Amino acid sequence: MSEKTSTSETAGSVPGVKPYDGPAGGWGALGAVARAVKEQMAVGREGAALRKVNQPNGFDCPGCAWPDPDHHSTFEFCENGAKAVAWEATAKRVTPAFFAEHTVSELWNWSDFALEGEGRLTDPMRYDAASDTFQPVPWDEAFGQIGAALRNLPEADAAEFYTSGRASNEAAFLYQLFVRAYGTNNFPDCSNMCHEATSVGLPASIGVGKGTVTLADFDHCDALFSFGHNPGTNHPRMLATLREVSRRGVPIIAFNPLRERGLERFLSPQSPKEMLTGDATEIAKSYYQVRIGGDLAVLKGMMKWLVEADAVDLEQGGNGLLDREFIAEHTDGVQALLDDLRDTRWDDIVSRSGLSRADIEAAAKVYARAERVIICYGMGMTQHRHGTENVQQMANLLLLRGNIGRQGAGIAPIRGHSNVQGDRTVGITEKPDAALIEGIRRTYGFTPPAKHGHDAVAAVKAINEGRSRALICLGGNLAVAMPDPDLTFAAMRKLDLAVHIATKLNRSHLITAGQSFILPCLGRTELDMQASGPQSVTVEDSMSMVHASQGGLQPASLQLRSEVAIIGGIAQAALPESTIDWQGMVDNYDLIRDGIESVFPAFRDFNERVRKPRGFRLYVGASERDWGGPGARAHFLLAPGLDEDPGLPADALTMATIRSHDQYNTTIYGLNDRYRGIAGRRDIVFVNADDLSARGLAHGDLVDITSLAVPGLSDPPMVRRYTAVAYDIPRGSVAMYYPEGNGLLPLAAHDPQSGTPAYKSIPVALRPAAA
Ligand SMILES: Nc1nc2c(c(=O)[nH]1)N[C@H]1C(S)=C(S)[C@@H](COP(=O)(O)OP(=O)(O)OC[C@H]3O[C@@H](n4cnc5c(=O)[nH]c(N)nc54)[C@H](O)[C@@H]3O)O[C@H]1N2
Ligand SMILES: Nc1nc2c(c(=O)[nH]1)N[C@H]1C(S)=C(S)[C@@H](COP(=O)(O)OP(=O)(O)OC[C@H]3O[C@@H](n4cnc5c(=O)[nH]c(N)nc54)[C@H](O)[C@@H]3O)O[C@H]1N2
Ligand SMILES: [Mo]
Repeated sequence: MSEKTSTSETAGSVPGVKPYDGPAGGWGALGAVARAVKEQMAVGREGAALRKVNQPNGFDCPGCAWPDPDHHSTFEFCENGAKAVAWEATAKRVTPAFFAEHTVSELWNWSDFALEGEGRLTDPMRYDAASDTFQPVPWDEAFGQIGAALRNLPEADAAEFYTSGRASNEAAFLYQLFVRAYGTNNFPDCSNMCHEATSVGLPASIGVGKGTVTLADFDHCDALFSFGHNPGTNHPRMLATLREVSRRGVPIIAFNPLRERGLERFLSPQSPKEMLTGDATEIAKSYYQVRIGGDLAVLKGMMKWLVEADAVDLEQGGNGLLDREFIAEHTDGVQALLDDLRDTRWDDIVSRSGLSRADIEAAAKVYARAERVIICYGMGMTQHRHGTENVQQMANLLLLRGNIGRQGAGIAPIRGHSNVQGDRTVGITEKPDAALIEGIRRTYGFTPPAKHGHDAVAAVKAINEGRSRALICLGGNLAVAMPDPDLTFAAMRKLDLAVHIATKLNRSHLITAGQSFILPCLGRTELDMQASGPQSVTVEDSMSMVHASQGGLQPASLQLRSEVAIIGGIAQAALPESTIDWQGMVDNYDLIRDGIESVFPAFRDFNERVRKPRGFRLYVGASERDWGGPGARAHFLLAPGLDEDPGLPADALTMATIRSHDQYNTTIYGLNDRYRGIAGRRDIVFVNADDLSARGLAHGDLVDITSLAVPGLSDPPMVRRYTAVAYDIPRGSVAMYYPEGNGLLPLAAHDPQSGTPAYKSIPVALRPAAA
């Protein structure tokens, strides 16, 4: 394990920086919820909302995609889920009067925190350039103008249709149907910035781009490996699962450059005894602080040990450590992997990973001793130039011992947005396969385009080059989420049409185009009343469970429409000749679900099955050792080398951009990052103390951070006057918050296979701040 940096002697000397010694959860989490609810100032409303989170007949928590346990009957407490709900159910409003008072140029200078903090959007708005303000526009007029603008484009491929992962299956399906009927596959998607390395990497490897485990498997695993995710902040309901796994005596092994508190110790607010005694549960048995980008080396090292130990075991008359029967029956490509491992030198593994050979071997031994192993992972693995390779090497490690497709074992990508996986399942993809095209033709009587469209990076490029002229966003904050804000913002200002379907005001909305609209929609927590009565929507969690979500709160404004109704309105205006019954589907979402079932046979009896509490699980072939149809096999896949950024200057550091405890992606709830000991600020960079002193810097110094991602630039991107915090992070690795760090990452720096931006491996230089 890497050496610990002592911050204690410097503690307190830098404003807002003070090590946090407590566990994750506990009273701090309860207090944070109370504050979040109070700040949004509608206690009655949110209190009612909170009791309905993730309950049968309630709404799906917009916080994350972690599944719900089957057996809960009480309110499942989650600090950050509660914040997400309070944030949506807030009593604050952004009304036409607000827009009349503030010009767009003025709002541009507000912080992201301040913009969203104003509350819920109440009315459809259109930008008026003369007054530089957004002004109210009747819904039908907005639809008419958007429809006309779309019809006036030179070609359908000149429009981009972005989806953020909160959209329900129903909204996403209707959206892709409309976009395909309109004539393009330009579907940039938040998943392109997130788990695309999973969606691209796993199908090649195990035949399906989804996780193979269910929540029940966590009751049966006998080792759990965690790579590059931060459950205490980003999927806190997982802490309850990790706690149970740990209390069964099962080793949890974490690989993360930062010592994330949720992976260390958890005090469950659900346990009165723990809360009273303060006896937290230890989570990770071993915590390895891998260098940023060093996971490929770790995984190859673990496999190398396994293969070598297997040979020794066989020599001594044992049965070996590899699952030879499984490998022979179910896989191919193992020999090439063994050759690669033989040729990979331990010296390189150690220097790239930043871990000792003994540490890697110890982890490999835990792996080899366990009968059933689950690997969980998040953005620390996917947001690299090697994202796809990272994912595939985790699959290799599991396949070597047959750890996929049986109880208690498998791969568990921890998804981000609460329905990001479902959106992809129901057709949000820039590369439709033959089955999707045929399903739409069969159901709706038109043949959708087959030509591949744009993912997020390609969409921004096309907008920048003037090839794409219109951008419709179903939620999200695309401009701020993407790398290279200078390029992205400037590109979007060139658009002819920008439309945002949203709950809260954000910076992307302020990047105005020839015509710009903000269309306010209902959130998950709210009652969705249509012609046939109250509607429910459906979502799919990280473990392929599909279930219904129904909000009960009165909408934040009478003007709000559902995402489905807004998409239906745009579709009817843009495609007046269409014979598809858009209005019928808006009136009754059951008809949308019938459409989903008809296009995707995995949803058989959809309306019936989703009405059962807890819903149902979609078929995941690899969970049943079906690798993509009869005769198909799982593949061991190669990742050449260990280096992500060869040829960098010797003093380069690798930066990961990470989420604080008080944010939801681009939504900043507050300025604290409790578990990392940061209060009231985000203008910091976490650095190893030795890396600081090597540069003549000290804890608390102001630094300028220069991007080295594009070598040889005379005027490279930089961020200025950040405060360096000496932190327990491996040498050579640094971290700062997202989205503040996005300016350091060029659009071109992404995984070539999946297009995922390398948000977690930005080469940078750190210098004392210029005066
Ligand atoms: N409260 C809250 N919940 C959220 C979100 C949120 O912003 N706030 N966002 C949602 C979304 S869209 C997503 S995608 C998920 C994100 O959930 P996570 O995947 O947990 O996201 P990150 O905060 O980006 O952190 C990833 C972790 O990777 C580690 N890391 C960085 N680089 C490396 C590396 O090279 N190797 C390894 N092994 N680890 C590394 C970081 O230290 C950090 O602990 O959470 C979802 N849930
Ligand atoms: N540097 C860096 N950049 C990153 C990342 C990183 O780790 N580092 N992570 C990436 C990842 S994993 C992701 S997923 C993207 C996130 O990218 P996005 O999904 O585009 O961003 P969000 O911040 O989640 O979007 C927030 C906005 O969504 C809208 N919204 C909220 N709820 C709803 C709803 O119910 N309906 C509708 N229509 N709108 C709603 C609100 O207006 C809010 O302002 O960012 C990526 N960018
Ligand atoms: Mo994400």
